[in-house]
Amino acid sequence: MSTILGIAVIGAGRMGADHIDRLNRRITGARVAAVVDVDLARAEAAVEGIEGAVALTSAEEALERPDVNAVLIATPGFLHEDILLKALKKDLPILCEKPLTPDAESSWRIVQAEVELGHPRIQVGFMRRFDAEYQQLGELVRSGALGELLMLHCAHRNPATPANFTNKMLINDSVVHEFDAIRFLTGEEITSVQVRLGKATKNAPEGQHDPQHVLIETESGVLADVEIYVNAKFGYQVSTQAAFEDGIVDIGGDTGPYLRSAGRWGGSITPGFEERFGAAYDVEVQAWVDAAAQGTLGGPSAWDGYATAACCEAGVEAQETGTKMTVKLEHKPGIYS
Ligand code: ISE
Repeated sequence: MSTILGIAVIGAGRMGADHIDRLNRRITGARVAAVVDVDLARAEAAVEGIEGAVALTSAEEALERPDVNAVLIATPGFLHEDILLKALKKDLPILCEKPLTPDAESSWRIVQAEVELGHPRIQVGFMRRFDAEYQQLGELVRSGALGELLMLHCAHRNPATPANFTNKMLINDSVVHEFDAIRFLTGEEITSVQVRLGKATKNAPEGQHDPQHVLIETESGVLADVEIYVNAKFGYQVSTQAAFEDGIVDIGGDTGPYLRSAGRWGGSITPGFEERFGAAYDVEVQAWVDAAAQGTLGGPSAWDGYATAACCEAGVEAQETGTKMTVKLEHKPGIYS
């Protein structure tokens, strides 16, 4: 493998374009070698000004190129499995945006393909693990400095959703991040999920019930509650309060600059996830590139992608049945320990 990783970015939509910009301007040790999109014009626009990068419409063609030695997948989730399997066949390092795949069964197929390959190659794009405050909270939990972690209170608020953002997507697209973050913070698997639908906002698209209250339990009995509120209007906010035996810790609060002007005080709120987690995405992609050069992973694995897919499945069933659903997981293969 060359010292500079040649990356094929598959999908040049919102997240793909954000990663192309990041790879091109801030990440060291890697370059964008190819951009693939079904819309050639969009791929061409994405490679504009990037020396040596080609625009293509076929992922297979990109994977055949001699200057491509890693893959970043940022297409819609239903297209992931096919590309993942092809990239695994070539034993290439992969960064796959969440979800790994849209359901637990297909995610398990990916895990099995990696087991067959003999080593993990897929890092899943759960960027919150790279956010400085999430990392500090994780360290606090592991250190035991505040005693045992007992409960987590999470708020996940988006300004608005597109009209086609369904009830299921509140779980599969949004709460999927809390599933991973809770697993990351506690170091435990999630055992059950319950969803409560209370009073809803008039600002949600038709057919979508917003907000929802998700109750999560981990192996040791840590309880987490998530307010998922995706048409909250005021801005983008992701915050967590952790209750320990010997203290309370808040992360994701509003940060400065704190302004006093014209008889008012306050600050500004990030408009979307690109701004809120911009720094975390940079750290995530750099960690992936650095680890890929060593033949290892720099973050969450396909097992984490599979486990969160199983949580999402339980979450969607819980939404539909109104009852507490058990998360069912296969046995964790040795390559992930
Ligand atoms: C989106 O797909 C994301 O991944 C964001 O992090 C999340 O906040 C949002 O709700 C999702 O739709």
